[in-house]
Amino acid sequence: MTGGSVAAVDLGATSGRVIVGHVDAAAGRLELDQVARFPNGPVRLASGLHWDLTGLYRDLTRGLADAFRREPGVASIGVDSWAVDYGLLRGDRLLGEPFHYRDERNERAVERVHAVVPFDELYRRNGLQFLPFNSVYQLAAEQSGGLLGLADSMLLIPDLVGFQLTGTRVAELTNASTTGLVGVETGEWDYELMERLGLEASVLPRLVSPGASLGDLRPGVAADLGAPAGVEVVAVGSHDTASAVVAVPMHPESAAYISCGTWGLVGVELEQPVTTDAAREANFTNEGGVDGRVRFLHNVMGLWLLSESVRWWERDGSTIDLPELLAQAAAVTTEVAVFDANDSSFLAPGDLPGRIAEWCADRGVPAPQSRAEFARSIIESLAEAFAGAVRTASILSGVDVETIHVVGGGALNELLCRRTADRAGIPVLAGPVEATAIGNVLVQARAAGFAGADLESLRALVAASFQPVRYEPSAR
Ligand code: LFR
Repeated sequence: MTGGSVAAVDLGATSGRVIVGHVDAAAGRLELDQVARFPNGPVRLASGLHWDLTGLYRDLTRGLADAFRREPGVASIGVDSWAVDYGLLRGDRLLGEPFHYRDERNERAVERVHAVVPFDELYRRNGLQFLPFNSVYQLAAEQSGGLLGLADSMLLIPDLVGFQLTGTRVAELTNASTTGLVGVETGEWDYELMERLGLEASVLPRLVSPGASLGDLRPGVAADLGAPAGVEVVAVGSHDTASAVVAVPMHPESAAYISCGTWGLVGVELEQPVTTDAAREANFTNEGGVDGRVRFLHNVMGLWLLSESVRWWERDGSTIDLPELLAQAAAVTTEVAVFDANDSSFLAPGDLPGRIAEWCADRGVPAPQSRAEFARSIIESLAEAFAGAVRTASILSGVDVETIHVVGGGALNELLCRRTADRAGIPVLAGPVEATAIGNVLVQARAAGFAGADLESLRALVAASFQPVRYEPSAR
């Protein structure tokens, strides 16, 4: 077989998409065809901020049906999404809509978890940076008054979709590594940790690596989708960032990456984790990558700062033209505030411009005034945080960074890429924009035999298919 097609389901922060990827590694062909896009915003219910999983499943299966109509030869389906969120099941039944990680309930559980397992020990065990929404805290929040006691399984969101499609329950490793419950050295569930936290280990399904098959579509699902017999669901790097990193056309020994969308995930790819005190203090994470690589990175707040500000300004019914706002931001000549883009006060939805102004007021820094100044201040603050995280990643890992790859939607943001290159003093190569979908497609294509065996050959195919935009650093 020289080539074929697969379907990637990518559930992102504002929208979900179904994309058909056509891959023929021998011919150097890698093409994407977006067949469906549907909303995936959180829903605020009386109990808090939730996924609308049922609506999402309806939309994504409609999208998959479109995919099979357009390309009847689709060999498999892979699902990715953001990390840490999960659904609880009793038997086959979903116990309520999953919580969204931006819900504030987690804050209450952090202290409780750290009282039992202090953070430095937790870090030695799971290698994860502190993020108040890591699943371990979400599960602890679920212990009092939540549904955990009723559940007999817990499935991370892409695995939950995979279960609905096939009936198979697994925990894909790259995403499971973000729960806080997988040992950073062992790559296995940390049952001892769960016991100490009073969490029931039997809710956890078996771990599988990217490339593993979940089996064929359930017959009823295949009929609904108009899918031919034998279409499988394949575990991909189901953590969206893991898929994105697969598609960074980099040489890991001399490159850093920034997977820039809602979040800016800034780091390097390593063979071994780094769990030193210095890495813990810098809040660097060791997430599981495809093929056993380590995603040694730091979460920077990302374009959320801009998109949520725009959403706030638009709440009066007006519409803001983003490219125009960015052009105005690029034209700002006054010094704007550079705030700490990692400040946790920016995590929850709401009045971000107000919170940025408050951050500035608390520190006696003049706050931005116009919307253009806010946008410029956000871009400068992100660029500064990106440059700082690249420097720290390099120092902590020993990788001598000569190139910074920016992938994801942020690769389209010229001002951000340019200012990141300037502030880091290192060239930025921007693209591909669709890195997550590409990584999803490539891992499936490899499992089906359409693509090369190792990450290097997958990345060579990306490099041959997408031309990056280069930004040279210039003096400020
Ligand atoms: C990016 C991402 C990050 C993760 C955050 C929350 O979409 O997956 O990697 O830290 O979302 O899950």
